[in-house]
Amino acid sequence: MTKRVFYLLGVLVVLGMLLAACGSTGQSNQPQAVKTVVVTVQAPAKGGESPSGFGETLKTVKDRGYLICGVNAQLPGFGYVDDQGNYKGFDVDFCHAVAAAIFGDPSKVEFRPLTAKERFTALQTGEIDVLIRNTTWTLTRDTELGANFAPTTFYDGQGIMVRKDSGITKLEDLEGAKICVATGTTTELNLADQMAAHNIDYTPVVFETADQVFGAYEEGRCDAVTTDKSGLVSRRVTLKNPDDHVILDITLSKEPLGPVVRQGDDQWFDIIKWVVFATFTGEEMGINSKNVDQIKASTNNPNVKKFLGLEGEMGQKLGLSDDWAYNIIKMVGNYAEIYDRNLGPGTPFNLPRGLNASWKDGGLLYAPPIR
Ligand SMILES: N[C@@H](CCC(=O)N[C@@H](CS)C(=O)NCC(=O)O)C(=O)O
Repeated sequence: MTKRVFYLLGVLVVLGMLLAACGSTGQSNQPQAVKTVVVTVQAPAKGGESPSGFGETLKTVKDRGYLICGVNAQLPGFGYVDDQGNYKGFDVDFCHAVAAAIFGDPSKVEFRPLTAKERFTALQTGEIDVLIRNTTWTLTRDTELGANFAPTTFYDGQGIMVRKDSGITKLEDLEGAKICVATGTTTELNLADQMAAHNIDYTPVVFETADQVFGAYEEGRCDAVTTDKSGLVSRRVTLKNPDDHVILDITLSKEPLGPVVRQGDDQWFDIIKWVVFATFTGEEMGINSKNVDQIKASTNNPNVKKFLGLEGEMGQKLGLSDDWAYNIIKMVGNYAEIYDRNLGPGTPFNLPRGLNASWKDGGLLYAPPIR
């Protein structure tokens, strides 16, 4: 346990340094005073100390009776609160998929809205079980921040939005511009790197939440706004006149977004990984929420049988029941259903699948075998 507390302290000190480094305006690269916070929270996952890598997150979640999922509350299509006060979106559906796999009930989730800046502390202190909030997989987060990244659920890249009448079409046109950006994000760091690489002077105007970032842009306090392209598409529909704004044909970075867990609990990490893979596998096999019962009743394909819990005891290997993947597909849907429901042609976003297509359709989504 002592080892774990030291580890946690170390992570929080590094976290403090990173947040201090990206929390300021202009001088993002200046080292700043770091406050050491002594945290008395008992880390729920002790897997790092056990040779089998079995932690306690699954047990904690089961004993509690519901999952606590860290999400975005300000990103229509991905993580937001609807008119009825319910969390909705692509990321939110992956929280439901985890609950379906564990409890056979997708509603057994409590959502914790988190800003970009708060999210890793919430994960590390055990306030949430999993973070599913448009979070980019980077080396620093995967190591110093004590995070483990499940497979990417959305391959994205950073973009820039401007007013159509601004005449801005390329990066160089942003010389001397004010650019609205959220703090605690890869966005802020990529912007600084790309502008430095192209020798372009600009002023970052930094805020904590998407509402503040896009509010300031809408009020004309910035010439441009930058975030993941998914975020731009999402927030563009919330502007007074979406058609007055254009997302430039520029991609500043790679932003692989996906679920994140704490380090130290391999079993929990495996569960989150395979929940994502189950949604990919459903699409690969052509199994969806509408046809899953009929396929389950009639199949003699051994791979489908293993996937749907009819043979091979795949769920038990994860510490779950064997109908874990059946429940995901039946109750939440396969990846294509989750994507289309939240981002597809029937939504205001109508986002083409692009890189987020199954490998069978030339995309990057590829699940290892469930066997
Ligand atoms: N994918 C990037 C950016 C994620 C991000 O938080 N983007 C902002 C865009 S403004 C956002 O979603 N903000 C919503 C909020 O903080 O409430 C990362 O992981 O750092």
